[in-house]
Amino acid sequence: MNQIDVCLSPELIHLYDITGKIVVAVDILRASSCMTAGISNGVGSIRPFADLEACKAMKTQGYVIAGERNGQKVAGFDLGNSPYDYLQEHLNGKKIAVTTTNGTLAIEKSKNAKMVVIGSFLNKSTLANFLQKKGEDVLIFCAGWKGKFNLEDTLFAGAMVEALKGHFLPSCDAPLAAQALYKDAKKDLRAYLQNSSHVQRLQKLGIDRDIAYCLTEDQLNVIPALSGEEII
Ligand code: 3SL
Repeated sequence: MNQIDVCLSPELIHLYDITGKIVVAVDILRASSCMTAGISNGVGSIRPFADLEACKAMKTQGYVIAGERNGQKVAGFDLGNSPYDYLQEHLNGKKIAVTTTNGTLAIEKSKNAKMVVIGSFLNKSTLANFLQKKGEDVLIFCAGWKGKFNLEDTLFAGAMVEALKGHFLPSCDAPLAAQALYKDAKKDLRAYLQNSSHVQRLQKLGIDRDIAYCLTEDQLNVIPALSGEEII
């Protein structure tokens, strides 16, 4: 049986051998949710950058540039990191270059994997079906917050472990812990996350509607995946 594992922070990724695995890059609030929404909305491609200046420079190559640091849109960028930014009709077919505090770093650290796909609650079941059909070992890679554990990415990791039970074997304690947390939280994810640090951070910035959207399960049926440098 194939194995499923969970890396709880980019600071721990050196402990995992990702070659030969499918990595699911996750930043529920909000980078991976934005990417899922964008690809579903018909955005042509999304190119992630950990480095802000490198991302900004893509403007000269015809990209729409999206930038977030500490929850806020970066001055001089076209888009911030709200899924609603990515749902705008005029982005259909456009190329977006994006940099965010944690999510784009996790994707950058995933590049040696056999395949990198983008996970969010929005495409949870579509992704679970896809992984089941692929029949490869899977690592759910949580972006966390500045190297620290975060609850929302871990809950999503647990949701995937739960959705794939019987088909994949958890390969250490992290998937078991994530699954247990998700079982506790799934009745009302929003309420469960009320005291979590990033929900509090985003609430202070007045972006409750993004939180609600990003926690909505099974709204979209796309599997955004890295192809070369671009997510398509
Ligand atoms: O850290 C990230 O990559 C972002 O998703 C954080 S935020 O939700 O845009 O604040």
